[in-house]
Parts: sequence; structure tokens; C-alpha cells
Amino acid sequence: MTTGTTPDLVALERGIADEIAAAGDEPALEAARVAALGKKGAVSELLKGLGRMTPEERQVMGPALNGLKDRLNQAIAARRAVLKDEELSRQLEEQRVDVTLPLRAAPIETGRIHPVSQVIDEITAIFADLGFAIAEGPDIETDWYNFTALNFPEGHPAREEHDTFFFHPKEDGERLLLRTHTSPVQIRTMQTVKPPIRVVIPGRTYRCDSDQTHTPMFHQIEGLVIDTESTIGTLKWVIEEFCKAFFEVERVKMRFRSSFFPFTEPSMEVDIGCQRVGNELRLGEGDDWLEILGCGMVHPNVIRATGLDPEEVQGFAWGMGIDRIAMLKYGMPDLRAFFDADVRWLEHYGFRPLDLPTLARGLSS
Ligand code: 2NL
Repeated sequence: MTTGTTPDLVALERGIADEIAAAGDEPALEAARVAALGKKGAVSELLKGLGRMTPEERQVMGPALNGLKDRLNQAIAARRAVLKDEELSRQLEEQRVDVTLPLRAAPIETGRIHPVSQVIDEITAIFADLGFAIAEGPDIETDWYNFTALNFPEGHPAREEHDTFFFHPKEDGERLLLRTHTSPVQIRTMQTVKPPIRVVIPGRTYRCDSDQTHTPMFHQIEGLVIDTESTIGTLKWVIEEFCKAFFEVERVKMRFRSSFFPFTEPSMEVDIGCQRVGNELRLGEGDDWLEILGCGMVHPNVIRATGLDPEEVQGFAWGMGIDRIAMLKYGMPDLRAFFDADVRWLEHYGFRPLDLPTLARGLSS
């Protein structure tokens, strides 16, 4: 290589440096970099030529070209930093945040507790305060736990009245079923817990029945007391205390009507006084009656079925429908909306997640 063909490195550097300085954005800067230092860039091509030079030429051109390359790389990095800063300033200028805008509500604010869950929490809080434990059990039951142990004789018409959902028979012929009441859990409790027993059992129950006032899945809560001295007097006191606490009134007018259940003897249905005042249903007083639960002294056959001796222990039990009680207390007109999973309905009738019912604070306030 002769002096005549030696490239004018100073002019070349000035040209590229001008391009870098003039690059107005990242793509323009990248284009300038590729033109100089890319695979086929002007500086890269000169570097490739080093191999064909004499050792003397290379001793001069090597450091010159590498120095040029380093300075260009530095210039590119410096320009990139400036462009980045300018871009950030531009975005900060353009995208303003109005910190006075209201916050989007957190999930804890928008979530709702279903009225059925709320009422279960309320009822269990009341009975926990009276010294009761809470128990739960399986939704799928055997015929024995759902009927036989509860003094429904084989072939008795009361079994048909329950509109039971049966599963296909197993290989041994046994037909499992969806429990038609929560009573099987009380049987299981009597089998496993040594008296005295004081327990309440909330849960899902199932009957093949669907119309204005029935859904195939519904909720029950049952209570059971087994000891050596509880009587109908104790039963009436417990039910009255419960009604006052649940309906949040000082006094509650009640009547016990004679009734029939296979698992209790005697059996009673309980009504509370009520009164329509305009659009509102006032509970606990008035000349109309509203049925709220069924109850009775546990039948000796039931006690015997669980392995206990009816000569040694006795007690009482009651059961009520949670969905209907929730409708009454919170003025919801249509049972079927309960299980539609409609968020607008939940928004309106649901309860705030942190408003847990406690007796001290008032159940539903
Ligand atoms: C109603 C009536 C009732 C019971 C449920 C019960 C359970 C056992 C023994 C005896 Cl293990 N009784 N439960 C007793 C009386 C009535 O429910 O109308 N429920 C919606």
C-alpha cells in the first residue's frame, strides 16, 4: 500500500462522528454504527486490509485504525445515553399521572360474601356463644346414615317424600345418595363423640325438587344436644335464645306446634310472630305467624342406632332451612337468584368480606 492510497483517516473520522452526533433517534444511530463498524462498514473494511500490509505499514495503521474504532464506539455509547435521556424526558413530559384520581377498589373492597355464607356465620356465632361445637360431614352418604339410622323404616313412605338423588348401584348392590338433610352428620357425631354432645351442623343438602320456592341443592343447619338431663324445657330455651339473637330483637313471640318427624318424639314446628308494616316484614312481634324450624326430642331408636343407650342418655335436635331464613332476614324476594352466580345480585345482597358477624358488635350491622 502506498501513501497515495492511504485513506484519510481524519476526514473519515470526522464524517462518521458527524453522523453519530446528528443521529436523532436510536435507528439513525444504529445505521451510523453499521455503516462504520458493521460487517461491511467503512472502518471494518480498513481493518480487514491490515492483513495485506507490510509489517511496517501495519505498525502504523494497526494502532491508528483500532484507536479510531475505539473512539467511534465511545462516541456511539455517549450518543446512545443522550438519546435515552431525551426519550425519558419526552415521556415524562407527555405522560402525566394525575395523583388526585380515585384509586381502583382493591379485591377486598369489591368482593362479596354470599348471604348463605353470612347467615351460616351468624348462626354458628350464636351457637358457639352458647357452648356448641361446629361439625361437618360428607355430601355423599349411605342409605343407612341418611335414613335407616334416623328411624325411617325400610319401605316407609317418608323415604319417598325426600325426593332423593340416588347414584347408580355399586357392584355389591349398595346405592349411595346425596344427603337429603344434614342429620347424617349428627349420627356420625353420636357414634364418635362421648356425651355430653352440643353440636351444630351447617351444610349443603339435596332433593330432586325445583320450583319458585325449591332448588335441588339447598342449605340446612341442624343442632343436637345429647346428655343425661336435657328436656323440652331446655330445647325451648335454646331455640328462644337463638331467635332473639338471630333476628336481633329483645323479645320474640313464639309458638310450638305439634308435628311429626321420624327421628324425634315428640316433634314440633316453631313459628315466630310477624307483622307486615308497609313493605317491611317485622319479625318477632305481630299477629301473623312464620314457620322457622322443626325440632323435638331425639327418638330412642335413633339413639340406639348410634350405639348409645336411650336409658342412659337423651336429648333434643332441631333443623332449619338456611336459604329461606336468609331470604326472610335480608328481604330477598327470589330464592332462585341465590345460585345464579350473578355478580350484580351479589353486589347488591352480598356482605363485605371484613364485616364478620360477632355477637359483641351486632350480627349484621
Ligand atoms: C326441619 C326439621 C329437624 C332434626 C331435624 C335430628 C337429627 C338427629 C336426630 C333427631 Cl340425628 N333429629 N334433626 C330434628 C327435628 C327437626 O328438621 O324442618 N328441617 C328443615
